Amino acid sequence: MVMKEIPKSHPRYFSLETREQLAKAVKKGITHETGLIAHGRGEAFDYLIGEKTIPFADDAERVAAALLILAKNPVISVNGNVAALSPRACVTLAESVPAKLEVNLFHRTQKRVRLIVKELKKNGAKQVYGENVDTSIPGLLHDRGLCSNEGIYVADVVLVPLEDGDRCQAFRNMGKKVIAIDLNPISRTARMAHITIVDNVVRALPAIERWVKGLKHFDQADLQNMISSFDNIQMLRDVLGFLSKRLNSLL
Ligand code: PTJ
Repeated sequence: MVMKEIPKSHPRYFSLETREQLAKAVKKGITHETGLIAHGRGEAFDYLIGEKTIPFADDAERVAAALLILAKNPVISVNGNVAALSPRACVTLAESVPAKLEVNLFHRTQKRVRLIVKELKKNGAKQVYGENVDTSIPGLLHDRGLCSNEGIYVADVVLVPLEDGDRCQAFRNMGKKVIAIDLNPISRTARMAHITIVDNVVRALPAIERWVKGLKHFDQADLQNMISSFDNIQMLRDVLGFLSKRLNSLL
């Protein structure tokens, strides 16, 4: 079936376009079919926050940028939803830090990994880890634990857009710092990460990149101060406060 073009004047244009983008990526084999369900959950939370970057997310994006700049070996983990929505933004953020890119999938097949690596390379990535996994994250039994020794395994900071709580916990157990992008402020991932960005990945990745470029020449001590003074759980409480206030004011 051919989907009619969505008119730009449609009030839900961006949201409908994004759905189309994901549906196409499912057909190509990049995104897993359950990625559509995960997206639906994210979309609902995005609707509730007003479909824009709220100040608490902007602040988390700033602190995430500081952490990435100070990292010795930062890695951006890419799954099927992120590859569908923001392949170019992953590549340009990775270049600006600089950070490595690794494909890591919950529903892992070699074919999907290969397609996503190809998509990232089409968008300018020179090197993408994840095709040849040679080790695994201790304590994670499912395929999401498989990773590259030169990539995620040795990373000190991992940026995980659309993550599951298990892997977040496993990263923490390995002593890594975790930055999560998750529109659901009460997910296990959101509560487990060191820095949670409650924003749509489509807005969050370019926002982190803008902060990276803006903070790059700051003193290390100033960047370290930003990180030390950030309280993730308090920030999530603030997001919930923002949400309930916003919802109360809508009708
Ligand atoms: O590509 P794979 O095989 O690795 O599978 C990826 C999915 C997304 C299917 C898998 O990781 C999954 O099932 O994820 P969850 O556990 O449903 O978690 C997805 C989380 O991301 C939810 O908390 C959503 O609210 C959130 N989310 C969905 N879309 C976005 C989002 N957060 C930010 N931006 C989005 N666009």
